Amino acid sequence: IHRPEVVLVTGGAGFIGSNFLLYMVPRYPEVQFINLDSLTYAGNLLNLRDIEDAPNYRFVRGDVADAPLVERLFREHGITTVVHFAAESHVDRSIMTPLSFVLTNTVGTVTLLEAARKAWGDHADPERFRFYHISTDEVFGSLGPEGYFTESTPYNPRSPYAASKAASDHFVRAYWHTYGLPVVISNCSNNYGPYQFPEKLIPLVILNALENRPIPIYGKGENVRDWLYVRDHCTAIERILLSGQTGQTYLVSAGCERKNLELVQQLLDLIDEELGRPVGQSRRLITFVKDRPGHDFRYALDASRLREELGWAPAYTLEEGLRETVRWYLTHRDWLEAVADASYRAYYEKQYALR
Ligand code: NAD
Ligand code: TDX
Repeated sequence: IHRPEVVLVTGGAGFIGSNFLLYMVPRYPEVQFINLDSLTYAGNLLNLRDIEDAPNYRFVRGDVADAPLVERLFREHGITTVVHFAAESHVDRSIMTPLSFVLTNTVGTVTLLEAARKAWGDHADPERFRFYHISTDEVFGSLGPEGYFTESTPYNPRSPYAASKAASDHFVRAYWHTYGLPVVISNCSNNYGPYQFPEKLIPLVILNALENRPIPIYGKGENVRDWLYVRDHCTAIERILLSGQTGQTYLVSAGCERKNLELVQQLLDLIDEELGRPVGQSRRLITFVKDRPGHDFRYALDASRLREELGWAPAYTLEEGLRETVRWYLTHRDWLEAVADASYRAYYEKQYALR
């Protein structure tokens, strides 16, 4: 059992981090939350409006790879707990600019680990201190049509993003084995839900459908992803943070596998329904484009350790989660317009012109 007192949340202005803070800050008023985020294109303080004035929340703008800043935060705030979300998170961007992924995901993680080790000392008491690293299923590589990743699947990252996250996981494990730092890691499947930046498949489909623009499907749309509603990810993180065993890895998944094409068709039909368009109409926007280089074929996770040891279960089916997500985007058009700005359009042109 871990009892958090002062929690450093990194990347709390991004998609999953902001959903996590919106869930946790009101739920644990006695716990202090400090959000360290450098506000890249993916970070947005608009996401945090509902908690920005909460007495147990504060925001610090800064880079996780800035060692003096991170060490000062540990010293000045008496941080007991780290929940580390901050990352460059988009695979296609990692193919264009890999080095920024190494700097944030790998060097940034080691910078935080070093600050935690200096502040807490070797063999810190796991009841008081905990370093929780948020990672991804992509570290395990690509599955064929059968089988599942488990906690003991060997690492086999295949994109620069996955390689930078795999390296960070290895460092977190090394700090556990070498210094006894009380760490825990979770590797999660594809998330979707409110506040996700429209470079990722689901919000990109919603944005393009609203604008009647082509919906790019890589290759034949046969690649398989395992989808999890972000609010279910947040309850899993809460469980692992408070009750997960130190030194352990937990896989997080709701077991919702879909081929990309099927997922996009289901999503477009839901959008039509919610907009009062004839259902099926938006499917004509689907456009097959050149495949992603090194595109992992399938991800699927076996989450039995999380379910059995910690009693977690998802609350949303894929259909429910997708509907909630569509409704959220339709009622937050101002958010979508704010993030789909000129730099997003420039990225989009660069990414999809080549295809
Ligand atoms: P995101 O891109 O939406 O948000 C990342 C946040 O980190 C942004 O607020 C950004 O400003 C911040 N950030 C980036 N570089 C930083 C730096 N150097 N210093 C401080 N802040 C920095 O990402 P997300 O989708 O919310 O992912 C969060 C974490 O979850 C990542 O570690 C990612 O690898 C992991 N993850 C994501 C998914 C998914 O489907 N989105 C699935 C599994 C794991
Ligand atoms: O325009 C698109 N067309 C398309 O066919 C985009 C953006 C994606 N795709 C495909 C590629 C993938 O097979 O859809 C699938 C999902 O793509 P992304 O949303 O880019 O996610 P993915 O590459 O699977 O990685 C995600 O899951 C694991 C997150 O971005 C990572 O941060 C997380 O670690």
